[in-house]
Amino acid sequence: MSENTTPTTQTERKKRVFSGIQPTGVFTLGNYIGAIRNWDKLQADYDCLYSIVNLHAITVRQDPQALKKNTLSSYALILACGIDPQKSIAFIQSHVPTHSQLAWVLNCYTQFGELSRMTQFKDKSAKYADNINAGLFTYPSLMAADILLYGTDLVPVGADQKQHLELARDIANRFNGIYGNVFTVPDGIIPKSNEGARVMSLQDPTKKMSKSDTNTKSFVSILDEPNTIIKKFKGAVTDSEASVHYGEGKDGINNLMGIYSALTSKTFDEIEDEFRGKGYGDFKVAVGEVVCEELKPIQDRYKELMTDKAYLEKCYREGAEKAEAISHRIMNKVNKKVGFID
Ligand code: ATP
Ligand code: LTN
Repeated sequence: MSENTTPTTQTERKKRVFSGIQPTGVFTLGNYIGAIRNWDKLQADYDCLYSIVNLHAITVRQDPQALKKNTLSSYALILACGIDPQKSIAFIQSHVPTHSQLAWVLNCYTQFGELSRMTQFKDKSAKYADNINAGLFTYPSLMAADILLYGTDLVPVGADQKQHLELARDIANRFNGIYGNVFTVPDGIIPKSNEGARVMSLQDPTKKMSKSDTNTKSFVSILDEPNTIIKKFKGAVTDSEASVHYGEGKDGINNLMGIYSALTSKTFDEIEDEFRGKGYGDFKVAVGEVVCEELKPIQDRYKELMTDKAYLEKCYREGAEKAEAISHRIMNKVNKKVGFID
């Protein structure tokens, strides 16, 4: 996948960025490093839309009250992480009905075989074996709709979403092949592996860190208190060696080095030098401390935002209005192409 992130010059239309996150719990350090931190950086040069994707969240059974609460807190969290509703369009997916409308059309241009190959579907259907619903299966065509609805050029996501993004590109190319140039074929912006593209679980570093993990020790939530964060890092599973270096079979240490590197911009060689002669204990505390430092301003801003629900509501209502207005251009074009009467 190409990662062409060259901004446009001022005379051209700015390239469009779209990304989403599910309100399935409090965001983890993985969501932050792998995705949201990069959303913030892109706002200066691109025309960005960011969405709390609650339609995707119900592919796994949710408690309605908890979903409502998580949707609002997720919205506040993206603002706390730096998304500026004056610069970017920040909205809640279910407020813009064209997402579901386009998703239905795209379902009819997506093959059963393609959806069957999605690793997220295989993982989630093993995890939620008593609820393998059609929405879980067609999740990627809704994600394709999110992206293609806005003529998106670039999609910043963590490495786990690469396969879904490739499917979105295939769907766009297939549709364009039949009807002419309707969709822009998007590129991904995926951090490099040493920049936190895939932050791993602190309890099983062969698995990705996930906000819906039932073991809360496996992830750092971006709202965790400093002492909880330090405790979680101290309890992180590592190997039985003692020197801090990157290597095969050292998934736990490799993961901590990845987090430390992503937040300090130090290379792995520099980290090895810094901790030469020191044990894992010192290193784990150091990683915990840089994480606390990074998260402190986000936590303060989040607390402040949550005291002003009227402001949050104003932002997400305006965001949805702007998003919907943009989406009609492509939605209308699609309706016309497939033969729906105006
Ligand atoms: P769930 O546990 O409910 O499946 P999740 O924690 O995997 O959720 P998503 O809402 O599916 O989070 O993902 C939001 C964004 O965060 C996506 O861009 C995804 O690639 C990124 N992301 C999720 N987990 C990680 C991780 N461990 N490391 C890096 N990026 C991640
Ligand atoms: N499937 C993504 C969330 C998501 C998304 C999107 C990301 C839904 N729609 C559009 C980028 C663009 C995930 O992180 N699990």
